[in-house]
Amino acid sequence: MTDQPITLPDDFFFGAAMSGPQTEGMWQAHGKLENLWDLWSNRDLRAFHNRVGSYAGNDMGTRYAEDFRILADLGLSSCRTSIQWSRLMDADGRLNPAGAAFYHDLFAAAREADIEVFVNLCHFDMPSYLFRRGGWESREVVEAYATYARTAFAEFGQEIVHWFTFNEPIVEPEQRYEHGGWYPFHHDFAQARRVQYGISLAHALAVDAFRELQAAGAMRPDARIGLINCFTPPYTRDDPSEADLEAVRMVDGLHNRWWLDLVTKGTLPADVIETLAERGVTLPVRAGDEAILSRGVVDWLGFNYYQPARVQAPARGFDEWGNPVFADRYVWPDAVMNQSRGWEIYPRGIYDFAMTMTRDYPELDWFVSENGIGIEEDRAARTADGEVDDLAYRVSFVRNHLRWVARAIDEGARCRGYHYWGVIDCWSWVNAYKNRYGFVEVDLMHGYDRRLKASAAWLRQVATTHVVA
Ligand code: IFM
Repeated sequence: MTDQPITLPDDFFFGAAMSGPQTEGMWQAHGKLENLWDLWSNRDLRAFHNRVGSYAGNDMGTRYAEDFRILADLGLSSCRTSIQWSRLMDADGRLNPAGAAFYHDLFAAAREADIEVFVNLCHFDMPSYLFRRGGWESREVVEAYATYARTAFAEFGQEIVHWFTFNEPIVEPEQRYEHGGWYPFHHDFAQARRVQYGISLAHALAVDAFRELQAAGAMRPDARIGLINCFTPPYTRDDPSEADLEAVRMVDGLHNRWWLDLVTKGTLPADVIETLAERGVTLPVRAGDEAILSRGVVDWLGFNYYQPARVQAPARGFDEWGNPVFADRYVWPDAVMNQSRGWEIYPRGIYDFAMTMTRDYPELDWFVSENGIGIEEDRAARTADGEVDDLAYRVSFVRNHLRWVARAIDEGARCRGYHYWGVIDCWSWVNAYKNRYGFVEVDLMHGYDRRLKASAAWLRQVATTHVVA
C-alpha cells in the first residue's frame, strides 16, 4: 500500500456515525419508555465502566444544534443516528407525539446546519416491555417492530432520504444470547439463531412497509432503505486444513453472508441453514416466512468495519453449555491490537471484504457506515493548546483504512462514502466512557462541553479536499 496521498472520488461523502441511545441522554424525557439498557442500568450499574449507565448519552439531546454545526464545521455532509424505539412509541405501540416532536426538531437542526441525517431504526435498544414479551423470538414483537418502522416512515417520510432498519443485527443474538456478554447473559447458541431469524423477519417487514408507504406517496420518492452490519472479513491460518476452511465458511455464513443474502436476494444462505440443522439447530420457520424474507431486498448497505474474524477448526464439538462449536479463534502472530478495545487493527480487511462484495454481490451499493478507534488513554496527552493529542493513533487509523477504501474503489467497489464512528465522544454501552473515539472531546467534568482534538484539523482537510495524506 502506497504512502503517497490518494484522492477519493468527488461524490464520495464523509460523515459521522452515532446512535440515539449513545448520545441523546434524556432517558426519561418525552415519556420515553424503559429500554433494555435502562433496565440493565437500573438493575446493576456496576456492570458499566465507572458506573455510568444508559442515562448518560453525550448530551446530544440538548446540544444537537451545536453538534450538527460542529460536524458541518469539520467538513462533513452527513450523520447517521437512530430514532429510539422507546422514545418514538408509547407502551400501546402508538406514536408518542412528544418523542416525535423531539426528532422533528433534531432533524430540522440538521437541515439548518446542512447535515443530511441518515436514520437507523434499531441500535440494540428494544423497549424492555417487549423484551419481557419474548423479544425477537416472539412474532408479536417482530410485528411491533414493523409497526414502529411503519410509524417512523409515515411520520418522517417527507424529511428523511436515507433509512436503515437495523445497526449490527448480528450483535444482538451474539452478545445477549450466545456469548452472555449483555443482559440477559444467555449462552444458548440455538436461541441466538432464533433471535437472528426474528430480526431478519423484522427487517424484511420493515422494508416491505417502506416500499408500500413510498408507493403510496407517504415518503419522499428519493428515499432509500438499507441495513447496516458489522461485517468481519474471515481469515484462517496460512496453510489451512479442510476443517479450518469449514470454520471459515460457517463464521462467514452466520456473520456476513446471512445478511448479504437477505438484503440482496431476500433469502438466507442455504448451506448455513443446512449445517445448523445437521447440528440440531433449527429455525422457527412458519408458512409464509419465505415470502416475508423475499421482501428484505434493500437499496444499499452499510458496512461497519472494525476488525477481521480470524478462525480455525474447533478443538471440540460442543462447549460447556452444550452448544455446538463451529470455530475457534485463531491467534494470528502478526496481529496489531487496539489494546483498549481488544480488537485487531487490520486496515486491509476493509479492502478484502469490499472486493468480496464486489465479486459476490456486484449490484450492491454500500458505504463504510462505521470505522473508528476507541482509546482508553485518549485524554492522557494534550498539545500546548490544550487539545487532546491523538494524532499518532487516530489519524493513522483512519488514513490507513481510507487508503484501502480508495484502492477498492479503483478496482470496482461500489463504495459511496465513509462515516467515522463517534466523531464526537459518546457513551459506549458497558464500556461507557472508557474508550474515546472522537475527533471531538466531550468533557464530562464540565457539563459535556465539546472541544476539538488535535486530529480534527486532519479530518476537516480530508473531508473538504478528498485527499488523504
Ligand atoms: O459503540 C459501538 C456502536 O454502537 C456499534 N458499533 C461499534 C461501536 C464501537 O464499539
